[in-house]
Amino acid sequence: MALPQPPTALPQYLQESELSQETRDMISTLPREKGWVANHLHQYQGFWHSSRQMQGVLACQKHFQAQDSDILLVTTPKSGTTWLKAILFSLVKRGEHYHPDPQHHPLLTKNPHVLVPFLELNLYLEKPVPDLMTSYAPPRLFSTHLPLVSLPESVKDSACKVVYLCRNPKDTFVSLWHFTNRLRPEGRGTNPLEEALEKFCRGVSLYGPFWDHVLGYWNESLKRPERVFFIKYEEMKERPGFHLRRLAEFLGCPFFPEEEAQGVVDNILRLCSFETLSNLDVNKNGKLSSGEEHSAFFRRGEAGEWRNLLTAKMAEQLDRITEEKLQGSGLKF
Ligand code: PAP
Repeated sequence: MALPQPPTALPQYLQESELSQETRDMISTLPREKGWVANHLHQYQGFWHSSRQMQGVLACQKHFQAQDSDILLVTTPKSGTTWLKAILFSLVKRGEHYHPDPQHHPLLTKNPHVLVPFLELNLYLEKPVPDLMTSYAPPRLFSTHLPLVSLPESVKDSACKVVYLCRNPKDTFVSLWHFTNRLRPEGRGTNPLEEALEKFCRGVSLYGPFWDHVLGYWNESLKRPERVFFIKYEEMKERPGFHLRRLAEFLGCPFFPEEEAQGVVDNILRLCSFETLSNLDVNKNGKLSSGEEHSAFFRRGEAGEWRNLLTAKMAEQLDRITEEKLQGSGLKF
């Protein structure tokens, strides 16, 4: 006789049972749609979040105290967050970790999401008031997918620097579709592509609408170029050395002539490349504390890969919305 099997434990990112009453009460007042992975998405301050994520969003808005020396990496989901986390970490912490022994760099044994945690998806989801003062030495490096309107007040009030990364919406959508298929509970199959695209176009995707997210930070980068550094995945792919040096200047840690002579820029780029990171044991086998496999963050790592999935009609639909939404902004993809 077959013994009854224990129910398969859901990964943490799909669990909704630990939400506080405060979060439940708040969520119950928000517009709701069916989610891509978790049951529901909720519209808060104009953008869509999963139920679990809402808990971290509310806690970090309430409790996060930014310091002037903090560096905040803000990205639209699937725009190359993992890559930029690795680059920022190796750039900013290079005195401490990179030099003189690259054989022992933390990126070789830790996933970039562990070294540069998300505020609302890790730190403030795991604990409502995490101790960030003793655990992180300045300059502290954190990341978030939050739109500009939802950033904690202390970020707006401080002099901390924001690095914003986004990516062509067609590649962003395709990457998101693949990623959410990997995260869906077993047995639910893949997300129907047309349905996912329809939702993405209406803005109903994690931290969507994509275009409003990008425009918020684009406009802010024009108003406050000394505070917000705006970069696209495609630009970083095309001229990585040039943009890494710009980033170093922006963050107040330019490369010294001796570092240039030693090839530090190229070393950082090689260490953070798709090739290197995706082939490390830690990224092939490990999992985040929230349950996502590290390998899910490394798929193809190329620009223009949407051509392998989207029909001409789908691509045109995304192009048309992009043109309409970005019209007059000066921003192009
Ligand atoms: P997140 O926003 O959920 O943290 P994120 O890292 O932005 O995820 O998205 C992963 C994408 O970045 C994947 O793109 P793809 O699906 O089009 O392949 C992933 O392959 C790509 N990526 C990860 N690491 C690198 C890297 N080192 N260089 C270039 N692209 C990378």
